[in-house]
Amino acid sequence: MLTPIPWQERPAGSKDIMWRYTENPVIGRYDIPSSNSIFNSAVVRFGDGFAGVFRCDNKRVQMNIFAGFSKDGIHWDINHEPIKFVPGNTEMIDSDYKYDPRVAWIEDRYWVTWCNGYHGPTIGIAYTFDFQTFYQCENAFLPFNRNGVLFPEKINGKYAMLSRPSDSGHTPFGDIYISFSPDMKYWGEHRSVMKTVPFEQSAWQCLKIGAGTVPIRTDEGWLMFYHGVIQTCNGFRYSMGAVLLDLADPTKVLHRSMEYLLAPAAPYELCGDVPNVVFPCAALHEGDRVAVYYGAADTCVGMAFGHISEIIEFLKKQ
Ligand code: BMA
Repeated sequence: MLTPIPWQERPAGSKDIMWRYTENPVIGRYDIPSSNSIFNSAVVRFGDGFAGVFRCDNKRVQMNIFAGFSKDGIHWDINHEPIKFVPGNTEMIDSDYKYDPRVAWIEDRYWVTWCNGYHGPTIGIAYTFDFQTFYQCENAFLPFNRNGVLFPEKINGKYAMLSRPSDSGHTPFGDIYISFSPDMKYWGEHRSVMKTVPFEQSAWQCLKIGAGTVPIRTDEGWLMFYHGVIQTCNGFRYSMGAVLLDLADPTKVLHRSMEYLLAPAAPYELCGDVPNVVFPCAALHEGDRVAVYYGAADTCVGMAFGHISEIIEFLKKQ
C-alpha cells in the first residue's frame, strides 16, 4: 500500500480551484539549527514515504541544498548538513551556491536539478538512488540560467528540461525554453515554449515566468505549475499558474493560466525575507489529487491542493 499523499478537502463554501493547507507553513524557517529560512524545495515519493531536497539558507545567508525525509509528506526531518556531492558523469565542478532544487524520478533513479553558482547562476544536475549519495553531473547550460525542471520521462528518446535563461542578478525578464539531451550531459535543440503575457491581458505574469514543478502526465497533456512575476512599486510579486503542454511535442502550449491559481495572500506569503512570493517547486499527485509544495516569501514552505481534472477544465476555459 502506498502512503497517501497529503490532502485536505476544499474548504466549505470555497470556489477556489486550488486551496491552501490549513496548517501551513509545513516547514518553518528555523526547522534545522543552521537555517535562516527553508523555502523553494522539492519532494517526491520515496520508499513507503517521501523524500526531498530542501533549500536552506543559513544564518550567514549562504544558499545550499539539504536532503530530507518524511513518512506523511507533512512532517519532515531535514538533514542538518548540506548534500555533499561525489563525481557523477564528470569531475567535480566548483559551486559557489546552490538553490531552488527540483527532483524528478526518471526510469531508475532520482534526478536533482538546481540553480548552481558557477560564475553566476546556471543549472546543476545530480542523481541519487537513496538520497544518501548524490552524484553531481555536468551543468546543463552556460550561465546565466535558472529554474531547470526535468520531465519525468524521456520524450522521443531524449531527456527533456525546461529552463529560464536569465541574467546574473534579480533578472527583470525571462521566458521558458526546453532543451533535450541524449545522456544528461550534452544539452541542445533549445526551443521556446512560453513567454510572458502582456500586462493588459494577465499582469501577474507580465515581467518573467519560470518553470515550477516536474510536469505531470495526464490524458490531456503535461500539466506543469509555474511562477509568474509582476513588477510593482514595492518590488517583484510572484504568483502561481499552470500550463498544459502537448504530450508528444511539449514545445506546444495547449492551454495556459490567464488567471493565477495561487497568489500571495496568506500572512506567511505576504511577510518574510522577500514579501509577496509564492514559488512552486514540487507536486505530489495520486488519482485526481495534486498537492503542490511552494516556497512562501523566501522564508518557509506551504502546500496547496487541487483536483487535476478541475485544474485542466480551468485551463481550458482560459
Ligand atoms: C528568484 C529566485 C528565487 C526567489 C525569488 C523571489 O529570482 O532567487 O529563489 O524565491 O527570486 O525572491
